[in-house]
Amino acid sequence: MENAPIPVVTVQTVPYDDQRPGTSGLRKKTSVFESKRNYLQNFTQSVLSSIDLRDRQGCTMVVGSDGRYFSRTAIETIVQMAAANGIGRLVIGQHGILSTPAVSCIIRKIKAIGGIILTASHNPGGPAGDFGVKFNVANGGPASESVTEKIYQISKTIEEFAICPDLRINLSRLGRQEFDLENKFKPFRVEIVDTVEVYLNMLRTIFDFTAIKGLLTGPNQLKIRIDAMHGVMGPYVRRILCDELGAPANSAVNCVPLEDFGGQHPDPNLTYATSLLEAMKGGEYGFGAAFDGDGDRNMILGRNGFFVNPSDSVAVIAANICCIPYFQKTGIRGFARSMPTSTALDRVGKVMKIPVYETPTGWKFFGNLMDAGKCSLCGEESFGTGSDHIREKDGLWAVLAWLSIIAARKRSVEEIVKEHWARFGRNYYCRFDYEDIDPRAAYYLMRDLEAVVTERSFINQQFAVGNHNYTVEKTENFEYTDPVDGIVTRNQGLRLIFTDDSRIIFRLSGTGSMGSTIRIYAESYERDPSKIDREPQVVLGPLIAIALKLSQIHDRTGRRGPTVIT
Ligand code: VG1
Ligand code: CO
Repeated sequence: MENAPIPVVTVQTVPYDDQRPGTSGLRKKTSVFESKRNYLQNFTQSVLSSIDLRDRQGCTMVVGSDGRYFSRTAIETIVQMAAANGIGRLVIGQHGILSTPAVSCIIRKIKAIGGIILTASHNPGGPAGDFGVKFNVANGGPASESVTEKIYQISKTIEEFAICPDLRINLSRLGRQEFDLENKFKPFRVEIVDTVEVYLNMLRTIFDFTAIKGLLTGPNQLKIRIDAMHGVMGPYVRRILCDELGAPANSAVNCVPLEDFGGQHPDPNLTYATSLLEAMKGGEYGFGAAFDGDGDRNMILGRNGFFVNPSDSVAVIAANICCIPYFQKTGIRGFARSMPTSTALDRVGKVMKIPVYETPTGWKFFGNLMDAGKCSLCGEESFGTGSDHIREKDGLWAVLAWLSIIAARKRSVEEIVKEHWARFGRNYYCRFDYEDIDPRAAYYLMRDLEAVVTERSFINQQFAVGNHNYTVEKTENFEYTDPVDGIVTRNQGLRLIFTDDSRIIFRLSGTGSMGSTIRIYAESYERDPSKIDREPQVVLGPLIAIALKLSQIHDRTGRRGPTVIT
């Protein structure tokens, strides 16, 4: 019986009309995936069908999850469907656990055709939380808009899917498992790999582990506190920071991945990573960091809870890039940031004479630049930092980058950031998020706002708030022409640029699981070194007042304030 080939069956299904992937993958309430008939199967089939049959036959794919509720069930289904759809080999993290950066790393290392990551990133998990499916392609990065559009089109007309319902794998046992399938010549292979190893080996080639170990051990050691927020990063933090780099075991907290992240948002910012912030305020630790559910985001804190704004983080890493051995080998080809990310990076690029690209939100656009050899380092305001070592943002990479800089410069986090501001000026920055807004209200708000701010008479208009005066220099609905393939991406956010380089940006999020999310970003630039030590929200108050007034967001949505401020 054991050797009887496993049947491949075709199941009839009815399409859904809401499976358009967002900024990175398809995200919905867990209950949608769990209870709507064949919801995951339809999307998985659409993803697999989007790959050309010739490329799909016998190819290798990587599968991992951030460990959230429903991941195991989803992996079982995906394995059964991959087998039935002619995929030759799946490489899966042990217990189904792989971070988003690790998946990107493995795809590239083994030259897989792509990968599937079960995660809704920083969104809460559990039966009442969110679930999601990210699809990455052969370069290791999120699928491009043309691919996700193809997936969406298939999902709207799908009539059947293929599956091997009797195929069972063992996610705990490292190594190969082979299965004979009915009507297939070659066996289907599954390889369960260590969650950390391949990724760790890559980091060894990027950083000077001896230097970082020197910083974290010995009598003058830098005491660090790293919060994995019960997401996927626990095993990576323990193995890499503690076992390899010598940080004491008690430096790492919340390192057991939990299906519901302990009931918290696994979101590394000052609103949700509060226990880390409190611990840092105690003054005992000189460096703190947290990651999101799938390990691609990071937050960096200094002693006493000194907050490093993510837009500053990428700029500081850029200015100190020579402290990271990888870049000494590869050279620095260019920098990139997403449009809403502050222009702090641009100032560094200018001084270093390195080109800086401004892309729409989402990592896929950076990947294109990197594949063409135009970008070495990039970042987003949303706690994402990374380089061309992979094609995703990489939380632990950012931590090791910071530790490398601290080791080389022998300065504290706060000193490094303040010296940076003194040299380049400071970009004050903040973001307001209004979550779960009625999609129609959000749509009309953006439409009406666009009409107002893009009117010709709006240029040179002045706004006086208190004793501040802002003059509009330029307004637009941001669109991006990819310098590599010439593809134009439109409607990426309304932006108002003032003559003093301040900016206000309005944008609809592409990662929410319910309703619409409007994000308002505000930024202002201060060159005067005597004025770089102020509270961002105070400095940005007048710009925020202008943003609220122009958009009438409170009147139109019935909200009295944002859901989250970062
Ligand atoms: C958000 C962030 C964006 C990030 C994306 C995916 O997208 O703003 O910068 O790339 O999430 O990150 P949006 O469309 O909601 O603004 V992750 O860690 O959630 O995969
Ligand atoms: Co994430």
